[in-house]
Amino acid sequence: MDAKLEKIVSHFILPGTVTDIRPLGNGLINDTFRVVTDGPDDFVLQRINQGIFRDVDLLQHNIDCVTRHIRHKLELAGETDIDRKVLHFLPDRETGKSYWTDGKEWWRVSVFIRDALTYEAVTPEYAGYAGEAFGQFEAMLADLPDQLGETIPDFHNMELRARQLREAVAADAAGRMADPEVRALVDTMFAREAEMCKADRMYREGLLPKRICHCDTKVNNMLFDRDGSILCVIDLDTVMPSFVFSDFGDFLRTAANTGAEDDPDLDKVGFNMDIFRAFARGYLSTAGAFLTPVERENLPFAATLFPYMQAVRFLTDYINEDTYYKIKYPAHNLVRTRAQWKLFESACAHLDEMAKFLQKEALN
Ligand code: GN1
Ligand code: MG
Repeated sequence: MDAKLEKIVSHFILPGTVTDIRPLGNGLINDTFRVVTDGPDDFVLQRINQGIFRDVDLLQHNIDCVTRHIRHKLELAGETDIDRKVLHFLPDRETGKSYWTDGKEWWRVSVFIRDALTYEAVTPEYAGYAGEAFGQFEAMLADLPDQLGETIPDFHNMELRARQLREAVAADAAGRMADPEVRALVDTMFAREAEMCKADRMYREGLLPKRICHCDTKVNNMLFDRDGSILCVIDLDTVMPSFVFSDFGDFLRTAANTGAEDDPDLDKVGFNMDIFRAFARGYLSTAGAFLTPVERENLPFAATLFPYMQAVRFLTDYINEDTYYKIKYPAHNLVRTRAQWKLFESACAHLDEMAKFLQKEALN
């Protein structure tokens, strides 16, 4: 067992004796471990990436508010098994805060939810459950008093992401702009920029609200119970005010992709309409009551925005020489960019079909 990790765990009030600490999950930002104990519960130990989340106090404040609020809602609703339906963070034994730091690294510990499953890909049936769960998550947080800050300011602001790409191109830190493929990708992305920044414009014009959203609705950020129902949504670092497009679009970016996020085989990558239909139906069953007409009309746009934004973000990181996302090999961010761009084009080709489906659903 890693002695350093064991020492970090000892700062938290944790029942039982630790018998093992091992890597967990596939996150691209934080480092995550499972802490195995001889007691009834295991735990999740996570190092918060402070290079990305600059204000950990605000971050943990958001998470404390959100988990408390959801727990309260579940209690009011008479839910059973609440400990498997909302995350529970342990206090640092000295400060009582939900994280521990030595001023150089920031760590937190939550209870590992038993008998939960995660997936990198789902069937339409499970996508429907996920849609319901994210709509419900947003509905539960709708009356959270305005206490949450933006943990990464302008996180899903497309104008900002395009500006960051422009800056990366200008700096060309690694000389990667010399590659004609990279240059061509940059040009193709900028050709679509104005159209893809429409949410930010609508927000400025007062046509689009911000709501508390999850903002990282990758399919692997949900815990499923054995019967396929959703236990809870995890990875709460980015829960903050955003457009509902964030949750709708980012789920489909991962779940409706027929290939992997970083698939080197572009023939495998495409937008799966069966997943779209099931997810959209589930989402509207819980979110339909609060969505405005502008939000609803633009859900197909959201399904294209997120592969686009992710392609821009991966390419920016590639040009910046991979300072943001964890990579497994040198061209990883370029391979990810190609796959997200292919997905974007495929989603665009289905825009009309998506709109027709939503119109029909509205009549039912
Ligand atoms: C990151 O932490 P993780 O791997 O769930 C990223 C998301 C990206 C995603 C791409 C804070 O999510 O925004 O969509 O990678 N999170 C942050 O896979 O940047
Ligand atoms: Mg994650």
